[in-house]
Amino acid sequence: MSDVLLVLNGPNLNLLGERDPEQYGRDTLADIEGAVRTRASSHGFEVDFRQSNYEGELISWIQETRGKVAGLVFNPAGYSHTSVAIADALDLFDAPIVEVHLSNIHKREPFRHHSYVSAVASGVIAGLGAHGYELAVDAVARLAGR
Ligand code: DHK
Repeated sequence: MSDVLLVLNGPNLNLLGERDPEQYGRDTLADIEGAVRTRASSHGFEVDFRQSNYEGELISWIQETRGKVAGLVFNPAGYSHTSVAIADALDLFDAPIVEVHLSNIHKREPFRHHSYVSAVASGVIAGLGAHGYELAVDAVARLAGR
């Protein structure tokens, strides 16, 4: 069993810290990565932390890591609401998947209420800000039997 926890971040999350702090908080993606690494190490995970603004790159990463990681924490960002292709790739992923949203997507515009990814995720965390990533790490650890 792999010790690697994959953490994927979708478009515009590279701008966390300056992007709409009311919705997304003031932590940068680097801050979140640091918190994830600390939490993950307590479960014995090594972390592979990535961000992309490109749908195809995210899909390639999902395909390439299939069967090679212990689990996935994924904030698909705007692609949550649009990407059948990402959901299809995740459907073939054979490890626990926890979907994370910093904001509570259900309190926001109606177009954010539906996520294609939720149908193929093991679980979903939304609205708890950066802390949601740490909770997602704990959830993957539990689901992976650690
Ligand atoms: C991040 C985004 O970029 C939005 O497009 C989603 C999600 C919500 C978040 O809350 O982390 O609608």
